[in-house]
Amino acid sequence: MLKSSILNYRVYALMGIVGLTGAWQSAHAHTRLKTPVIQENAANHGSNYNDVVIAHGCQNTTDGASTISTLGTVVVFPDGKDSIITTGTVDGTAHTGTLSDFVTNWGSPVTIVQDKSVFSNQEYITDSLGNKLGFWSGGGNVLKAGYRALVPFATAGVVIEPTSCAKSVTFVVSIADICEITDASGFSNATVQMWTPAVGSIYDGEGLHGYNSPATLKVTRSIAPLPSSCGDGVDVFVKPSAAQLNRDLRIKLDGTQIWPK
Ligand SMILES: [Cu+2]
Repeated sequence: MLKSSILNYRVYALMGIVGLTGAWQSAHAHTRLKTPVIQENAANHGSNYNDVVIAHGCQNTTDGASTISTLGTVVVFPDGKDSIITTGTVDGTAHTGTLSDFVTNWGSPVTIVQDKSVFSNQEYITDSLGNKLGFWSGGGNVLKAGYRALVPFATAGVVIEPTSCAKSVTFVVSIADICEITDASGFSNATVQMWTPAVGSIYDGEGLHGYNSPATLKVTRSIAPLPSSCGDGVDVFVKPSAAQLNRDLRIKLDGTQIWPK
């Protein structure tokens, strides 16, 4: 009797450990770019093909498992105009100049790859000049909880300023995977997964899954050699401003904003 209850206890303890390990793994499979590191690309019409990998749906409030299906995704790159630029690390030394100190051709970084295999609608997110800063894809089928999705897109060739000391430039990408259409006050682990930098926008999601854990695209220097005066060179990081995210990270369908409500 005693032995069997000890055995039972051990089985339960083991199940607990296995269960925790499973939860830990799924909690750490966040939405990311399939290819997070690319080289400079100076070719005319140069582009790099990539995918947003939606790794899991939203979490139910009963046991916190990711059992809620995803309706769509929104992806926005920093516009490079009022962006937050740092060197060293993503929270490193603030750069007081502009992005053009490090990148010669940032303007319209994203091209949609037409594909309706996951969601039926795709639309660009543009600035007032028509620059394509991101896109959303949603509607039609849902992405079933427990499945993953690859949402394809291309990035324009990025050329690092040859005279700069940048050895890499990392663009912090902001992504929202939407499970239920709400207003910003309705954001929760059950309604949305936000992979955004915490820059003070309505999409910070403090305390929510994925808080301050955005996807990134790192472009490594590969064309012009570092000037010898640069030593080892610097890593550069580019985050969107809160103002940009509040303006651009949304879904508009035929001119009408449908998310957030
Ligand atoms: Cu996750």
